[in-house]
Amino acid sequence: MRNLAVRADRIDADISALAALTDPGRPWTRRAFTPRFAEGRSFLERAMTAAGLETRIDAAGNLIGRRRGDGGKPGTILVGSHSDTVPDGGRFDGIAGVVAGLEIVRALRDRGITLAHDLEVIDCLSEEVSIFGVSCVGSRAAAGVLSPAWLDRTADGLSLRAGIAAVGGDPDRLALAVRDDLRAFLELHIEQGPVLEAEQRDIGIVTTIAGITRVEIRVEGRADHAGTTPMTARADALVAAAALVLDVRALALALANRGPGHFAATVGEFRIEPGAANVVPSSARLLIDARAEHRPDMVAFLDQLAIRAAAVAGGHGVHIPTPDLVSDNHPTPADPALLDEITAAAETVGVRHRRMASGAGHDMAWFARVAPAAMVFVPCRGGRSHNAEEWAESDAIALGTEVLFETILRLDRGV
Ligand code: HGY
Ligand code: MN
Ligand code: MN
Repeated sequence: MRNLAVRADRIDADISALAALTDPGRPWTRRAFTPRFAEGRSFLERAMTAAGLETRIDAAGNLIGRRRGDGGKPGTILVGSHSDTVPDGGRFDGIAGVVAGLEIVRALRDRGITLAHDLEVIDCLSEEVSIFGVSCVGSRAAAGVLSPAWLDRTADGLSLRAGIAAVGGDPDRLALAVRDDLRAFLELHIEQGPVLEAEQRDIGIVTTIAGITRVEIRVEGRADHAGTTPMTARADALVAAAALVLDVRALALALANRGPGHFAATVGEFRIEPGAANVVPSSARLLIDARAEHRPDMVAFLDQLAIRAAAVAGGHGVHIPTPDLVSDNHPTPADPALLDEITAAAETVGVRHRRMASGAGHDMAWFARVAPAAMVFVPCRGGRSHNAEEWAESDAIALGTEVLFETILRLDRGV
């Protein structure tokens, strides 16, 4: 393996500095649209400026640092990820990718390299599902697909429109954030799964980001006295919903085991009414998060789910309206030419690599709509993420950063 141009110590310092900006007693929490998030943004702006970047906030609230090239090649190379976290999340999810972009800029400066392309580093606004119940706000806007209707979604007395304005965006002129100038979008991210660590690989070259589909199912039973209503005369919404939860797991297991593509489904939200010990539950609401690397698997899951819902309704004497497709995004393939460039870069750097799908959603999925886009994974301990135990070694992040650094040099020398 060659001497790296990037430095793990600087990566470590940035990640540690950002980790310190967390809600006290809730490591690690820096939710989008909060004062804590603004503190993180201030740190990143200072670090971008210190690295020689011209910073701006685009109309969608994305923080962007620009490094001008010598004008020899058209199109901007954009590298980055997100700095917001889930509640009680980790220090690396998203953050590693923004810091990797920063470190690439510092390494170019250290080596006195001026690119032919302009290069930008981005911290995308609100990649995680935010208080407004939506995710990837900044990257959807960059792709021109942020629904204007979302701007009126409110939470904690704030609208998404006001939230974007509060971070410096211009929500009534989102069109200004749409990117039609990109040569490529590149993202480094922790794997958030166990494969790279188990196989002792240094990086994963992501071929596809799984499609994410969210389905809401309501179960309408009948509230009754828990003590007097005979067991055979109930319309218990919770019992029916519980049967459906087990069906979701069984369907997902069958699809995941059928292979070869990645499939997962989770009932991440579950609520019953009225929620009293001595009342037979009258209603239940399930929100299912399903992920499929191959679209036919998701179609099969949705078809089978509808059949199971009807069967459960009949079997438990409850009413289950047609499941509501809250969101339904197809799988996003990475750009094949970029995959080859990353693979060649990984060989040049001398790291152990493999191609793999992503079960997690990422900003790259939205940039892929407006530019050639790809991403690399670095291993994280035990594959754990979205919790305080999330951990990735700075040396591992540095290897992935070096591969992106080399990829950018290859793109810049190429067409
Ligand atoms: O939900 C996801 O897949 C990502 O962590 N936002
Ligand atoms: Mn995440
Ligand atoms: Mn992420």
